[in-house]
Amino acid sequence: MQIDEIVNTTIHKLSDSGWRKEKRDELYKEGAAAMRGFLQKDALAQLQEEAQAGFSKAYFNPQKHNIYLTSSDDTLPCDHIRNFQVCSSKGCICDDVIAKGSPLKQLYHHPLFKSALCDILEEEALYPYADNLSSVNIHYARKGEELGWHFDNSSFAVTLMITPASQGGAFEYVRDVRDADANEMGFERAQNIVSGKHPVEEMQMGAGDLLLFRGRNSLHRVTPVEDNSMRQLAVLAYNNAPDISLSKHAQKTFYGRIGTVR
Ligand SMILES: O=C(O)CCC(=O)C(=O)O
Ligand SMILES: [Fe+2]
Repeated sequence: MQIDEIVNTTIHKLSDSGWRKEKRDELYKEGAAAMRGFLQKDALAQLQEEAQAGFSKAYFNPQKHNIYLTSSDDTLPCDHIRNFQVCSSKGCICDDVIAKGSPLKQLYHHPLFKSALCDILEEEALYPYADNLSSVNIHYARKGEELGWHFDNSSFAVTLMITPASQGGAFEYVRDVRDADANEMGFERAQNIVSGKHPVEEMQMGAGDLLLFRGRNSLHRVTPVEDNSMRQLAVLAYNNAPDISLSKHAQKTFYGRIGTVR
């Protein structure tokens, strides 16, 4: 498939430096840059079919975690926001079960797409994970399933909405809650957000929309799906250095197994 058959390059001008700058500015200013109708119709239809077919291989491991994705600090009470437990119950399939020819993988590896991402994200180069599970994932959330409040470890995320939920399954976020590099944990605001006292932004995502998001310092979650629709979303994960694997502990937790290193 040509890149024009996957991406609507009439709207999303991947090779245009003006378009790249616009997205870079948007990401800097808003902490998120949404690209509506990113996928071409046929590529989206193919992806929806693949995601639906892949569901039988999905791994679900409902679990509790704190918003920092760390183990508890025993010097603080268990109801302190540092230790407060939220729930994540959505499942996923891994890179090794997604077909090589999938539009998703063609996009993930495409030099023009990667070079546009580098320009927008201000990275010199982007590399896949060294393990065979973590680069491209498809996430599934059915009725009652969710992704609890958290900060990402990585500095950016690239997600592609395959099928949104028709009720619930909303992506909510608040920017600049912590400063991870300065070790500023943002306890007070985080506490207010998690307890529902602080207003949050909601990012509406339609099928075929791409989202670039800086989740390291932005507290975010996906609310429980409320009806019998299934939210299906692809995560395209890159590193800014080669030969990095997801930790074995994280692989076991998120995927239920440990992959091989390519
Ligand atoms: O499902 C989403 O929209 C967000 C996913 C996310 O935040 C994550 O995988 O860390
Ligand atoms: Fe996240």
